[in-house]
Amino acid sequence: MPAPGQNLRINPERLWDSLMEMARIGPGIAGGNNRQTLTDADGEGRHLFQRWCQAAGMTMGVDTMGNMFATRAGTDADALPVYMGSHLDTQPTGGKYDGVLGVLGALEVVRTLNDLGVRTRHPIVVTNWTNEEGARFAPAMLASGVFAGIHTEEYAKSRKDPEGKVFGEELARIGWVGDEAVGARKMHAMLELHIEQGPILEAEGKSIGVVTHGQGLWWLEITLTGKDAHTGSTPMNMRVNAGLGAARITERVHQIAMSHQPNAVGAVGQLFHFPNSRNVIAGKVVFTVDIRSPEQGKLDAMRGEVERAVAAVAAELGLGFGIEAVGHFDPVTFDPGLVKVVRGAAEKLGYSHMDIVSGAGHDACWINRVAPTVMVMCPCVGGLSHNEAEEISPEWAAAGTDVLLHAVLDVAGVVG
Ligand code: HGY
Ligand code: MN
Ligand code: MN
Repeated sequence: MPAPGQNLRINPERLWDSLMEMARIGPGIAGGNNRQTLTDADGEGRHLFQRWCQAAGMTMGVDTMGNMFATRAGTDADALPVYMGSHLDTQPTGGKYDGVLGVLGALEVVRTLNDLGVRTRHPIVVTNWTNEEGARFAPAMLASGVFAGIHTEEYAKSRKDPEGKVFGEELARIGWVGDEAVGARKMHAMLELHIEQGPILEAEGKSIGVVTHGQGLWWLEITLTGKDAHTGSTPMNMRVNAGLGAARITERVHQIAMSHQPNAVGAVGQLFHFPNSRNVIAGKVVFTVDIRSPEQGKLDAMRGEVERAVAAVAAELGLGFGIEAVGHFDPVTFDPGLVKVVRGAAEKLGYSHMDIVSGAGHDACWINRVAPTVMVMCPCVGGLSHNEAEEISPEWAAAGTDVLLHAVLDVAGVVG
């Protein structure tokens, strides 16, 4: 069968309906989603995804980290499968499309192939990776990291959320511990569709991002220890104020990132004050520094500068301090051959496109270690993500999924 023509497209209404139906599970408070990993809502979303995959004639496998793999058979059972997918878990104030578009777009590709009776030589697998976000259990991309051999399963299952709940116990509680060994599956290729989560594609008027690279990341968890004391009666020169230390370091992180422009970012997203009482000087603060760059040299330099800033501020204020790296991956270069396939698919379909570096981390960043991997991106409104107001257009969702469809067919091989 000749390569499918440019008229082969997914069903945009069905894709959008699936996105909206999934969005009803684990709703946020402002129109987005709070479907955090290993919560009951995550479990409910997994069951819906499983029902949809089975209705599409796929068989579901689950590994011991809860990663889900729905397989559509190919004509050559010995051929390694082509994987596509992303994640269904969200931030606490997440959007409806971060990760979800990649999973349900992949499902839509299979539904379209079923509609048209298109067969492929390689089997096709649609994947939902557990705990991509790292919001509840750090680090991000945890289960794809175990799959790629970055983390041990024991480390991953020992991770605790801010309430002290343990990953392995929560995975068992929602009933999604599978029986497959993590990482046993071998892949011919992995393709991940994702919203850009930045402003570039929309600003440039492009429908498709051909993702050539991904920036690297450090998550440094800082613990500052001072002395709880009365905010009213303690003289200023007698305070050992961990809260003040955290504020100064937060400012230093911003200055360090600004000093490495362009292509460097830094912020503190998560911070816990103890005892967090209005009239008690914080005797302890625990917070995570998130620094990133597509350039290895800048990433490493920023880590060193942040660590020195922490030591200097602690000395200024007489604080104790600890630094623990709770997340890290170096800048990623995706498979050049697959990048060409994605670019060719966008050109064949007539979608405007540009090469882009992913600002966010993705499961594809780890899977790239064990199989040829690439990403396809679509714009998002105002570049906004990790915010309940995250929005994309149905046209952008369809364009990204059409490109995924044609790229997967190119890689999986169409059989008459
Ligand atoms: O943090 C990230 O870049 C991803 O959203 N987990
Ligand atoms: Mn994501
Ligand atoms: Mn995210």
